[in-house]
Amino acid sequence: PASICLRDYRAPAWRVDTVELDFDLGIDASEVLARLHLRRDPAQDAPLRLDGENLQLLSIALDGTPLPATAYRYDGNALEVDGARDGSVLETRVRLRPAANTALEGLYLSGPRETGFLLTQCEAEGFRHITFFPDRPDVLSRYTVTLRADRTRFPVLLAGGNPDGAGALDGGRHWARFVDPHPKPSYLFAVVAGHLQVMERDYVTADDHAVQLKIWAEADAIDRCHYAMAALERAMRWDEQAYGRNYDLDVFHVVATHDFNMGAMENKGLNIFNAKCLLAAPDSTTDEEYRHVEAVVAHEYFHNWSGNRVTCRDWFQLSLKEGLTVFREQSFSADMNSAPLKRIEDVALLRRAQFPEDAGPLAHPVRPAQYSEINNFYTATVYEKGAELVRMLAGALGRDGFRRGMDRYFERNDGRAATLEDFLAALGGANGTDLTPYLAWYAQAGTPRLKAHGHYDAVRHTYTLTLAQYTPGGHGAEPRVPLPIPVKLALFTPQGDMLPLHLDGQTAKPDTERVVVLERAEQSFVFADVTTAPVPSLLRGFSAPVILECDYTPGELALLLAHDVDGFNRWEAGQQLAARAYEDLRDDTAGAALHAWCDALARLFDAAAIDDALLADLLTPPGEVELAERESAIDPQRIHHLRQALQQRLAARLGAAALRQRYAALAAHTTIELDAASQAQRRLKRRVLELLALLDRAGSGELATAQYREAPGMTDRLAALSVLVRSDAPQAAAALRDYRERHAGNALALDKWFAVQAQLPGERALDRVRRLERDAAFTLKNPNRVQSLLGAFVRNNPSGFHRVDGAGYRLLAERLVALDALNPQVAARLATAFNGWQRLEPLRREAAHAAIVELAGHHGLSRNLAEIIGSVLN
Ligand code: B3K
Ligand code: ZN
Repeated sequence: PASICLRDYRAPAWRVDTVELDFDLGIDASEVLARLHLRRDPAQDAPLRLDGENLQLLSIALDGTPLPATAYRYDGNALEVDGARDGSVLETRVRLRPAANTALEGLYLSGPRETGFLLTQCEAEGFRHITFFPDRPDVLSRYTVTLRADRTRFPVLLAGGNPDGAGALDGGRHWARFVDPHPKPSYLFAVVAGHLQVMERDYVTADDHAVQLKIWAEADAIDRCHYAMAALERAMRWDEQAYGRNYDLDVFHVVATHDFNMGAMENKGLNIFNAKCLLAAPDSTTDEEYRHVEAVVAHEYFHNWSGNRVTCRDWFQLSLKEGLTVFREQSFSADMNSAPLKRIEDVALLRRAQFPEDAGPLAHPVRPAQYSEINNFYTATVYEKGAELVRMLAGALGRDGFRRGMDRYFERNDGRAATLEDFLAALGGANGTDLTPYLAWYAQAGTPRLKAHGHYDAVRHTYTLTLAQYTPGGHGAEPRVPLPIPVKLALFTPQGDMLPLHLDGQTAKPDTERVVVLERAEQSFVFADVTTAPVPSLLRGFSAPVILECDYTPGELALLLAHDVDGFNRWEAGQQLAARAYEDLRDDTAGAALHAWCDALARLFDAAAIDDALLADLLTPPGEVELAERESAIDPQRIHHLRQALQQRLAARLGAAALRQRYAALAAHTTIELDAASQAQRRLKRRVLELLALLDRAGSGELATAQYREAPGMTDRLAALSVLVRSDAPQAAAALRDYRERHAGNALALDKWFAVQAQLPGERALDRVRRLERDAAFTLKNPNRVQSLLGAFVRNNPSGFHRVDGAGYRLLAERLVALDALNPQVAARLATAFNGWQRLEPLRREAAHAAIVELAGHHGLSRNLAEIIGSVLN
C-alpha cells in the first residue's frame, strides 16, 4: 500500500468554513445531509476533492443546483466535483448502514439492535465514513448539527457544541440541534443517539462560566459513573490551576459504550469512553482500574486544550497532542496520588510496551516520517515516549519556565493546527532558549543507551563522571545525531548520605542533586571536594527515556536500594539488582547479586518503615517481557521458569512464617476504601500472598480461598482468584465458577474472568484459551472481550503464547484473519504481538515466521493489518 510522507505535506487547497449536518437516524439506515461552505486557497488551482469512504451517494447539488452525473466522479474513496468556486456551497446526501458497521469507525451501533444506541468514532479518518469532507486535521470548521429520529427508539440525541433547540416532529419523531462555536477538525466530530441515562453536575469555571457536566450511560451502568464525575471535576480544577485552562462550552457530555476500539475519545464537548475507562464500582473495579479511570477521564478532558483548541496540522504531529496530553495526565495523576509510585508505574509501562516496540521492526520516531495506515501509529512510542520528551522539555525549563512556555503555546496556537516546531518555538521563545536540539529526539527511532563511568581521584578529591551515548540502529536509515540527554544525579557516601555537588567553577551554594545535560556523543563532568569515593545515583526520576549502562557492583546497587531518597531511583536500583540476580540464576554464577538483592529486601521487609505500595513494587522483579529485552535467542518459557525461581529464592529468604505473619497483619485491616493507604495495603497483601504461594501452595490456597470469599471489593477478590489460578490450586475451579455466576451480568467483570485464565502460565494456557473461545460470552465482535482473552494471552502471557510447537502463533494468525474481516483496527493492534519474533530462539523463530508468512499470504487483508504484518516481516 502507498505510504504518505511527512515531507509531502501541502496546505489544503479547499477549506470548509462552516458546515451544516442533518442526520436522519435509524439503526439499519441513516441519512446524512451535509452543506459545506467552501473556501478556496487562491494560491492553488486543484479541483475540489473530498474524502468519502464507501458512501452511498443519494444526491448532490452545487450552489443550489443538482449536479448532472458528468459533473462529479466518485470512486469509493474520493469525490471530485467540477465547477466549485470560492464561496460555493456543496450539498450532498448519503445513506449509511450503522448496524452493519462492525469496524466501529464512523457511525455504528453499540449493543443489541433492539435496545442499543448509535454513536460515532472519527479519529483518525472516520468522518469520511459519514459524509464527504476534506477529512484532514488542518481543515477547521464551525459545525451546526441537527439530529432527527424516532423519539421512542432514540429518546436522547447528542452532538458536540452547545444545545441550540429541540422539539417534536410528526409521526412520533423529534429533533435536536447543536452549534459548536469553536472551529474544529472533522476528527473531533461526534453524535450519540439512543436510550441513555444521565448523571448531572453543575460546574463553574475559574473564569466564571457555568457548565453542565453530563455523563451518559445505559440504565444498568449509570450508578457506576459517580467516580468518573468526581474525577472529571478534579481534572477541570487541576487544569485551571496548573495550566490556567478553562472549559469553553456550556455543556460537557461524556458517554460510556461497551463497543469501542480504544480507551476513549476527546470529541469536542462530547467525549466518548470505552466503558472500562469510565465505569467504576467497588464490587467490579480494581484499585488499578480506579486509577486508570481517573487518568483517562483527565486525559480526554485535557485534550480540550491540548488537541482541540490547539490541534495538529497533520497526523505526523500526532504526538503534539498525545505526548503532551499523556504528560499532563501523568502530572495530574502524580498530584492526585503518590508521585513516586506514579513514576514507577509509567516507567514500567514504557519499558514493557515502548522499549520492545522501539527495538524491533515496528520501531518509528515519535514523529514518524511516513505511514500507510495512520491508525497503526497510535503507539506507545507516540504516546509514552512522546510524553517522556515533553517531560524532558519541562525539566529543562523548570516549573515556572515551562508554564510560561505553555501559556505562550496555547495563546499563539489557539484555533490553529500546529506542528512540533510550533511547540518547541513557543516553549523556547517564552524562555529565551533554543530548544531545537530536542527535535532530534522526535526524528530518531530507537532507545538511546547512556553509558556512565565514574572515576574517583583520592588525591585531588575529584570525581569524574564520563557519560557517552549511542543508539543502536538498524531500523530506518535516519542519521544518528547526539541527543540532549538530561541526567539528574546525586552522589552517595558509602554510609548512604548525599554529598554536596561542586561542579567545576560553580560558586552558588552547592545542592545535593542537580541535572547535567549530555549534549555530545561523550562528555565528562568533574565534581570537586569529593571527600570519599561516591556511589552515583543517576537518571533520577528517570530524567530521560534511555537505557543506562553503568558498571555498578551489587553492593553499590544494594546501597542505593537501601538509602536513595529518590523513590523512583530506589526502586530502580532494586530492579537493576534483581536483573543481575536473575542473571546469576540463569548463568549459574556465584550469586553475589542474588544474595545482595534478597538480603536488601529482607531488611526492608522487616524494617516496615517503608510505604506498603512501594514495598510491594520493590518485592517485584522486572517482568518477563523486560527480562527478555536483555537477551538474544529468547526462550520465553525458560525466562518464566527462571523468574519464578528468582521469586522463590526471595520468598525463601523472607521466610514462610514472616510472609504468613505479614499477610495476617495486612488482612486484619481489610477495607474497601480508596485512600492511598488502603490501596497500598491491598497491593502489598497481594504481593505477599503471591510470594507465599511459591513456598506453600496448600497454605496460600487456603488463604486465597478465604480472601476470595470474604473480599469486600474487586481488588481483593481478583487478586485471590489470580493466585488460585496461577498456582494451580485445587480451589481454583470452584472460585472461577463462583466468579462466573456472580458477575454474569457485568461485562467488565467478566472480561477479567477471561483475562485471568488467559494468563495461566505455560503449556496449559492454549487449551484453556480454546475452551474459553467456546464460552457463550465470547465474541470476536467486542473489542474488550477480544482483548481480555486473546490480547491477554498473546501479550501478557509470554510462556503460554510462545510454545515451542508454534500452536500459539497459529492460533493468533487464524484469529487475525477472522477478526480482520470484522474490525481491522483491533486486528492490527493484536497483530503487533508478533513483534520481536526475530529475536526468539531458532525453533520458535521458525514457527513464528511460518505463521506470519502464511497470514501475509491471505488475500484481502485490510490496509491496517497488512501494514503491521509487512513491517513485522521486515
Ligand atoms: N485520541 C484518541 C485516540 C484515537 C485513536 C484512533 N485510532 C484517544 C486519546 O488518545 O485520547
Ligand atoms: Zn489522547
